[in-house]
Amino acid sequence: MGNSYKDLITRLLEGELRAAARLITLAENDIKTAEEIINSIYKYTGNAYIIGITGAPGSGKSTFISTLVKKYTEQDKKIGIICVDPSSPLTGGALLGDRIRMKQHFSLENVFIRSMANRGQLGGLSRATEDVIKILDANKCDVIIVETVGVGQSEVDIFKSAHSVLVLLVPGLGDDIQTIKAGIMEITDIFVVNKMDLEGADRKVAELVQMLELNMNYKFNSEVLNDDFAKIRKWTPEIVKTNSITGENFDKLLKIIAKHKEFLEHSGVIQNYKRNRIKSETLQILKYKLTEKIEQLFKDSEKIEEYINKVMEKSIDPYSMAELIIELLGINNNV
Ligand SMILES: Nc1nc2c(ncn2[C@@H]2O[C@H](COP(=O)(O)OP(=O)(O)O)[C@@H](O)[C@H]2O)c(=O)[nH]1
Ligand SMILES: [Mg+2]
Repeated sequence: MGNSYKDLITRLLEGELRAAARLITLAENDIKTAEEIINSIYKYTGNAYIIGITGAPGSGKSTFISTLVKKYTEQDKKIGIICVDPSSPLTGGALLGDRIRMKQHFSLENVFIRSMANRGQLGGLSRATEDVIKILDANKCDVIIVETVGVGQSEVDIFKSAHSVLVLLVPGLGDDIQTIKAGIMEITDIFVVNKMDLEGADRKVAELVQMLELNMNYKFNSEVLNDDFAKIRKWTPEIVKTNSITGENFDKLLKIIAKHKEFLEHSGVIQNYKRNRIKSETLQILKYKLTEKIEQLFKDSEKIEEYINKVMEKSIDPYSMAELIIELLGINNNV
Protein backbone atom coordinates (compact mmCIF):
# COMPACT_ATOMS: atom_id res chain seq x y z
CA MET A 1 0.00 0.00 0.00
CA GLY A 2 1.42 3.35 -1.07
CA ASN A 3 2.07 6.28 1.20
CA SER A 4 -0.76 8.30 -0.25
CA TYR A 5 -3.17 5.67 0.98
CA LYS A 6 -1.69 5.63 4.42
CA ASP A 7 -2.05 9.35 4.64
CA LEU A 8 -5.65 9.19 3.41
CA ILE A 9 -6.47 6.48 5.89
CA THR A 10 -4.96 8.45 8.77
CA ARG A 11 -7.07 11.40 7.75
CA LEU A 12 -10.13 9.18 7.36
CA LEU A 13 -9.73 7.84 10.88
CA GLU A 14 -9.38 11.40 12.14
CA GLY A 15 -12.81 12.07 10.67
CA GLU A 16 -11.93 14.13 7.64
CA LEU A 17 -14.82 13.86 5.16
CA ARG A 18 -12.70 14.67 2.14
CA ALA A 19 -10.48 11.70 2.85
CA ALA A 20 -13.60 9.53 2.93
CA ALA A 21 -14.65 10.85 -0.48
CA ARG A 22 -11.25 10.08 -1.99
CA LEU A 23 -11.07 6.59 -0.52
CA ILE A 24 -14.58 5.76 -1.69
CA THR A 25 -13.66 6.73 -5.24
CA LEU A 26 -10.48 4.63 -5.06
CA ALA A 27 -12.42 1.67 -3.69
CA GLU A 28 -15.09 1.97 -6.38
CA ASN A 29 -12.58 1.96 -9.19
CA ASP A 30 -10.54 -1.03 -8.18
CA ILE A 31 -11.54 -4.00 -6.08
CA LYS A 32 -7.96 -4.77 -5.01
CA THR A 33 -7.71 -1.26 -3.63
CA ALA A 34 -11.08 -1.70 -1.95
CA GLU A 35 -9.72 -4.83 -0.32
CA GLU A 36 -6.62 -3.05 0.94
CA ILE A 37 -8.64 -0.16 2.31
CA ILE A 38 -11.10 -2.42 4.13
CA ASN A 39 -8.19 -4.46 5.49
CA SER A 40 -6.69 -1.45 7.16
CA ILE A 41 -9.88 0.17 8.47
CA TYR A 42 -11.99 -2.80 9.46
CA LYS A 43 -11.05 -2.71 13.12
CA TYR A 44 -12.27 0.85 13.35
CA THR A 45 -15.75 0.00 12.06
CA GLY A 46 -18.88 -1.15 13.86
CA ASN A 47 -19.83 2.04 15.64
CA ALA A 48 -22.23 3.63 13.18
CA TYR A 49 -25.95 3.02 13.28
CA ILE A 50 -27.14 2.05 9.82
CA ILE A 51 -30.62 2.98 8.63
CA GLY A 52 -32.03 1.63 5.36
CA ILE A 53 -34.80 3.65 3.72
CA THR A 54 -36.90 2.70 0.74
CA GLY A 55 -40.18 3.70 -0.90
CA ALA A 56 -41.67 4.31 -4.31
CA PRO A 57 -40.48 7.29 -6.34
CA GLY A 58 -42.35 10.37 -5.15
CA SER A 59 -43.15 8.96 -1.71
CA GLY A 60 -40.96 11.68 -0.26
CA LYS A 61 -37.72 9.84 0.53
CA SER A 62 -35.43 12.75 -0.24
CA THR A 63 -37.55 15.21 1.70
CA PHE A 64 -37.88 12.75 4.56
CA ILE A 65 -34.14 12.08 4.70
CA SER A 66 -33.38 15.82 4.67
CA THR A 67 -35.63 16.35 7.67
CA LEU A 68 -34.30 13.30 9.48
CA VAL A 69 -30.73 14.40 8.90
CA LYS A 70 -31.53 17.89 10.10
CA LYS A 71 -32.83 16.42 13.35
CA TYR A 72 -29.73 14.31 13.81
CA THR A 73 -27.33 17.15 13.05
CA GLU A 74 -29.14 19.22 15.67
CA GLN A 75 -28.00 16.52 18.08
CA ASP A 76 -24.44 17.01 16.81
CA LYS A 77 -24.46 13.72 15.01
CA LYS A 78 -22.30 13.13 12.00
CA ILE A 79 -24.24 11.62 9.11
CA GLY A 80 -23.41 9.68 5.97
CA ILE A 81 -26.05 9.31 3.26
CA ILE A 82 -25.68 6.74 0.50
CA CYS A 83 -28.25 6.91 -2.31
CA VAL A 84 -28.30 3.61 -4.15
CA ASP A 85 -30.17 3.17 -7.40
CA PRO A 86 -29.87 -0.42 -8.61
CA SER A 87 -32.11 0.28 -11.60
CA SER A 88 -29.97 3.02 -12.98
CA PRO A 89 -26.86 2.37 -15.05
CA LEU A 90 -25.46 5.78 -14.27
CA THR A 91 -25.66 8.45 -11.62
CA GLY A 92 -28.73 10.14 -12.98
CA GLY A 93 -29.83 13.72 -12.77
CA ALA A 94 -32.52 12.81 -10.27
CA LEU A 95 -29.99 11.71 -7.69
CA LEU A 96 -27.89 14.76 -8.32
CA GLY A 97 -30.89 17.04 -8.03
CA ASP A 98 -31.75 15.34 -4.74
CA ARG A 99 -28.27 15.96 -3.47
CA ILE A 100 -28.48 19.63 -4.21
CA ARG A 101 -31.93 19.91 -2.66
CA MET A 102 -30.89 17.94 0.41
CA LYS A 103 -27.84 20.07 0.93
CA GLN A 104 -29.99 23.17 1.25
CA HIS A 105 -31.47 21.78 4.42
CA PHE A 106 -28.49 21.49 6.69
CA SER A 107 -24.95 22.62 7.28
CA LEU A 108 -22.55 20.45 5.39
CA GLU A 109 -19.69 20.00 7.79
CA ASN A 110 -21.20 16.94 9.35
CA VAL A 111 -23.03 15.44 6.41
CA PHE A 112 -21.63 13.36 3.62
CA ILE A 113 -23.76 12.42 0.59
CA ARG A 114 -22.79 9.85 -1.99
CA SER A 115 -24.78 8.47 -4.92
CA MET A 116 -24.21 5.00 -6.27
CA ALA A 117 -25.75 3.57 -9.39
CA ASN A 118 -25.38 0.18 -10.95
CA ARG A 119 -22.32 0.75 -13.07
CA GLY A 120 -21.69 -2.97 -13.12
CA GLN A 121 -19.80 -2.65 -9.85
CA LEU A 122 -17.20 -5.32 -9.42
CA GLY A 123 -18.68 -7.90 -7.16
CA GLY A 124 -22.09 -6.22 -7.24
CA LEU A 125 -23.71 -3.06 -6.04
CA SER A 126 -24.44 -4.38 -2.57
CA ARG A 127 -20.80 -5.30 -2.00
CA ALA A 128 -19.73 -1.85 -3.19
CA THR A 129 -22.31 -0.31 -0.84
CA GLU A 130 -20.86 -2.35 2.04
CA ASP A 131 -17.44 -0.87 1.36
CA VAL A 132 -18.80 2.68 1.37
CA ILE A 133 -20.66 1.99 4.63
CA LYS A 134 -17.43 0.79 6.25
CA ILE A 135 -15.43 3.76 5.05
CA LEU A 136 -18.04 6.16 6.46
CA ASP A 137 -18.23 4.13 9.66
CA ALA A 138 -14.45 4.40 10.13
CA ASN A 139 -14.81 8.10 9.34
CA LYS A 140 -16.80 8.37 12.61
CA CYS A 141 -20.25 8.83 11.13
CA ASP A 142 -22.77 8.24 13.91
CA VAL A 143 -25.59 7.43 11.56
CA ILE A 144 -25.38 6.09 8.02
CA ILE A 145 -28.52 6.30 5.89
CA VAL A 146 -28.79 4.02 2.89
CA GLU A 147 -31.55 5.05 0.52
CA THR A 148 -32.78 2.92 -2.35
CA VAL A 149 -35.76 3.11 -4.70
CA GLY A 150 -38.31 0.34 -4.36
CA VAL A 151 -37.19 -2.38 -6.71
CA GLY A 152 -37.28 -5.60 -4.74
CA GLN A 153 -34.55 -8.16 -4.25
CA SER A 154 -31.62 -5.86 -4.81
CA GLU A 155 -32.53 -3.72 -1.84
CA VAL A 156 -33.05 -6.74 0.34
CA ASP A 157 -29.37 -7.43 -0.34
CA ILE A 158 -28.39 -3.84 0.16
CA PHE A 159 -30.31 -3.65 3.43
CA LYS A 160 -28.70 -6.73 4.93
CA SER A 161 -26.33 -4.47 6.78
CA ALA A 162 -28.98 -2.02 7.99
CA HIS A 163 -29.86 -2.01 11.69
CA SER A 164 -33.24 -0.38 11.11
CA VAL A 165 -35.12 -0.66 7.84
CA LEU A 166 -37.75 2.01 7.13
CA VAL A 167 -40.30 1.80 4.33
CA LEU A 168 -42.11 4.94 3.23
CA LEU A 169 -45.71 4.76 2.11
CA VAL A 170 -48.15 7.52 1.28
CA PRO A 171 -51.89 8.01 1.83
CA GLY A 172 -54.13 6.98 -1.00
CA LEU A 173 -54.79 3.80 -2.89
CA GLY A 174 -53.36 0.72 -1.22
CA ASP A 175 -51.20 0.07 -4.24
CA ASP A 176 -47.95 0.77 -2.50
CA ILE A 177 -48.64 -1.84 0.15
CA GLN A 178 -49.30 -4.42 -2.51
CA THR A 179 -46.24 -3.52 -4.46
CA ILE A 180 -43.90 -3.86 -1.52
CA LYS A 181 -42.06 -6.97 -2.47
CA ALA A 182 -42.39 -9.84 -0.04
CA GLY A 183 -38.72 -9.74 0.84
CA ILE A 184 -38.81 -6.10 1.83
CA MET A 185 -41.94 -6.50 3.89
CA GLU A 186 -40.20 -9.11 6.01
CA ILE A 187 -37.23 -6.95 6.81
CA THR A 188 -39.11 -3.73 7.55
CA ASP A 189 -38.75 -2.50 11.12
CA ILE A 190 -40.62 0.78 10.83
CA PHE A 191 -43.40 1.65 8.41
CA VAL A 192 -43.62 5.36 7.75
CA VAL A 193 -46.83 6.83 6.39
CA ASN A 194 -45.34 9.98 4.95
CA LYS A 195 -47.42 12.95 3.73
CA MET A 196 -49.68 12.58 6.77
CA ASP A 197 -51.14 15.97 5.86
CA LEU A 198 -52.86 14.37 2.89
CA GLU A 199 -56.30 12.76 2.97
CA GLY A 200 -56.32 9.10 3.94
CA ALA A 201 -53.27 8.83 6.19
CA ASP A 202 -55.20 7.09 8.97
CA ARG A 203 -56.73 4.69 6.53
CA LYS A 204 -53.26 3.80 5.33
CA VAL A 205 -52.22 3.12 8.91
CA ALA A 206 -55.26 0.88 9.35
CA GLU A 207 -54.38 -1.03 6.18
CA LEU A 208 -50.88 -1.55 7.48
CA VAL A 209 -52.11 -2.78 10.85
CA GLN A 210 -54.34 -5.25 9.07
CA MET A 211 -51.56 -6.40 6.80
CA LEU A 212 -49.19 -6.88 9.73
CA GLU A 213 -51.75 -8.92 11.62
CA LEU A 214 -52.29 -11.11 8.58
CA ASN A 215 -48.59 -11.51 8.20
CA MET A 216 -47.74 -12.31 11.80
CA ASN A 217 -47.69 -16.06 11.51
CA TYR A 218 -46.06 -15.94 8.17
CA LYS A 219 -43.53 -13.51 9.51
CA PHE A 220 -42.39 -15.59 12.41
CA ASN A 221 -42.57 -19.04 10.95
CA SER A 222 -41.96 -18.58 7.31
CA GLU A 223 -39.61 -20.84 5.50
CA VAL A 224 -39.86 -18.49 2.57
CA LEU A 225 -37.77 -16.22 4.70
CA ASN A 226 -34.10 -16.28 4.42
CA ASP A 227 -32.93 -18.07 7.55
CA ASP A 228 -30.65 -15.25 8.52
CA PHE A 229 -33.58 -12.92 8.83
CA ALA A 230 -35.93 -15.43 10.38
CA LYS A 231 -33.57 -15.81 13.30
CA ILE A 232 -33.50 -12.14 14.12
CA ARG A 233 -37.20 -11.36 13.88
CA LYS A 234 -38.79 -10.71 17.19
CA TRP A 235 -39.44 -7.05 16.79
CA THR A 236 -43.00 -6.09 15.94
CA PRO A 237 -42.83 -3.43 13.23
CA GLU A 238 -43.88 0.06 14.32
CA ILE A 239 -45.98 2.40 12.24
CA VAL A 240 -45.53 6.17 12.31
CA LYS A 241 -47.08 9.02 10.32
CA THR A 242 -44.85 11.90 9.25
CA ASN A 243 -44.93 15.18 7.44
CA SER A 244 -41.48 15.56 5.95
CA ILE A 245 -42.05 19.15 4.92
CA THR A 246 -43.04 20.51 8.34
CA GLY A 247 -41.14 17.91 10.36
CA GLU A 248 -44.30 16.90 12.23
CA ASN A 249 -43.85 13.63 14.18
CA PHE A 250 -40.13 13.42 13.58
CA ASP A 251 -39.45 13.50 17.30
CA LYS A 252 -41.71 10.50 17.59
CA LEU A 253 -39.91 8.82 14.71
CA LEU A 254 -36.53 9.42 16.32
CA LYS A 255 -37.83 7.84 19.51
CA ILE A 256 -39.00 4.77 17.61
CA ILE A 257 -35.62 4.41 15.91
CA ALA A 258 -33.91 4.74 19.30
CA LYS A 259 -36.28 2.14 20.73
CA HIS A 260 -35.44 -0.27 17.92
CA LYS A 261 -31.73 0.30 18.50
CA GLU A 262 -32.28 -0.48 22.17
CA PHE A 263 -34.16 -3.58 21.29
CA LEU A 264 -31.34 -4.80 19.07
CA GLU A 265 -28.75 -4.16 21.75
CA HIS A 266 -30.59 -5.44 24.78
CA SER A 267 -32.15 -8.53 23.31
CA GLY A 268 -28.78 -9.77 22.14
CA VAL A 269 -30.17 -9.79 18.62
CA ILE A 270 -27.36 -7.49 17.60
CA GLN A 271 -24.84 -10.31 17.96
CA ASN A 272 -26.87 -12.43 15.62
CA TYR A 273 -27.17 -9.54 13.25
CA LYS A 274 -23.41 -9.06 13.25
CA ARG A 275 -22.70 -12.71 12.58
CA ASN A 276 -25.26 -12.80 9.79
CA ARG A 277 -23.82 -9.71 8.26
CA ILE A 278 -20.33 -11.19 8.21
CA LYS A 279 -21.70 -14.37 6.70
CA SER A 280 -23.65 -12.76 3.89
CA GLU A 281 -20.94 -10.29 3.11
CA THR A 282 -18.23 -12.91 2.94
CA LEU A 283 -20.45 -15.01 0.73
CA GLN A 284 -20.76 -12.12 -1.71
CA ILE A 285 -17.03 -11.55 -1.74
CA LEU A 286 -16.37 -15.24 -2.16
CA LYS A 287 -18.73 -15.50 -5.12
CA TYR A 288 -16.95 -12.62 -6.76
CA LYS A 289 -13.49 -14.00 -6.09
CA LEU A 290 -14.34 -17.50 -7.23
CA THR A 291 -15.94 -16.21 -10.40
CA GLU A 292 -12.81 -14.21 -11.08
CA LYS A 293 -10.59 -17.23 -10.48
CA ILE A 294 -12.70 -19.41 -12.73
CA GLU A 295 -12.72 -16.87 -15.51
CA GLN A 296 -8.96 -16.54 -15.23
CA LEU A 297 -8.61 -20.30 -15.42
CA PHE A 298 -10.72 -20.41 -18.55
CA LYS A 299 -8.51 -17.80 -20.14
CA ASP A 300 -5.08 -19.33 -19.63
CA SER A 301 -5.35 -22.99 -18.85
CA GLU A 302 -4.17 -25.71 -21.20
CA LYS A 303 -6.08 -28.10 -18.97
CA ILE A 304 -9.31 -26.42 -20.00
CA GLU A 305 -8.48 -26.99 -23.67
CA GLU A 306 -7.75 -30.60 -22.84
CA TYR A 307 -11.13 -31.00 -21.12
CA ILE A 308 -12.89 -29.34 -24.02
CA ASN A 309 -11.31 -31.88 -26.34
CA LYS A 310 -12.63 -34.63 -24.12
CA VAL A 311 -16.14 -33.19 -24.21
CA MET A 312 -15.84 -32.84 -28.00
CA GLU A 313 -14.95 -36.52 -28.20
CA LYS A 314 -17.92 -37.23 -25.90
CA SER A 315 -15.68 -39.09 -23.46
CA ILE A 316 -16.98 -36.70 -20.79
CA ASP A 317 -19.92 -34.28 -20.59
CA PRO A 318 -19.93 -30.62 -19.42
CA TYR A 319 -21.08 -31.58 -15.90
CA SER A 320 -18.10 -33.88 -15.52
CA MET A 321 -15.89 -31.17 -16.95
CA ALA A 322 -17.17 -28.76 -14.29
CA GLU A 323 -16.36 -31.33 -11.59
CA LEU A 324 -12.84 -31.68 -12.96
CA ILE A 325 -12.44 -27.93 -12.81
CA ILE A 326 -13.62 -27.83 -9.21
CA GLU A 327 -10.91 -30.35 -8.45
CA LEU A 328 -8.43 -28.26 -10.36
CA LEU A 329 -9.32 -25.26 -8.21
CA GLY A 330 -8.55 -27.35 -5.17
CA ILE A 331 -11.96 -26.95 -3.63
CA ASN A 332 -12.86 -29.94 -1.58
CA ASN A 333 -16.54 -30.45 -2.17
CA ASN A 334 -16.91 -32.80 0.74
CA VAL A 335 -16.37 -30.07 3.31
N1 LIG B 1 -47.78 17.16 1.30
C1 LIG B 1 -46.59 16.57 1.48
N2 LIG B 1 -45.72 16.49 0.46
C2 LIG B 1 -44.54 15.92 0.68
C3 LIG B 1 -44.17 15.39 1.94
N3 LIG B 1 -42.91 14.83 1.81
C4 LIG B 1 -42.53 15.06 0.55
N4 LIG B 1 -43.49 15.71 -0.15
C5 LIG B 1 -43.45 16.11 -1.56
O1 LIG B 1 -43.50 14.97 -2.39
C6 LIG B 1 -42.77 15.18 -3.59
C7 LIG B 1 -41.75 14.07 -3.79
O2 LIG B 1 -40.79 14.14 -2.75
P1 LIG B 1 -39.30 13.54 -2.90
O3 LIG B 1 -38.66 13.80 -1.59
O4 LIG B 1 -38.65 14.08 -4.11
O5 LIG B 1 -39.64 12.00 -3.10
P2 LIG B 1 -38.67 10.80 -3.52
O6 LIG B 1 -38.84 10.60 -4.98
O7 LIG B 1 -39.18 9.61 -2.78
O8 LIG B 1 -37.27 11.16 -3.14
C8 LIG B 1 -42.12 16.56 -3.45
O9 LIG B 1 -42.90 17.49 -4.14
C9 LIG B 1 -42.16 16.81 -1.95
O10 LIG B 1 -42.21 18.18 -1.65
C10 LIG B 1 -45.11 15.47 3.02
O11 LIG B 1 -44.89 15.00 4.14
N5 LIG B 1 -46.31 16.08 2.73
MG1 LIG C 1 -35.51 11.23 -4.21
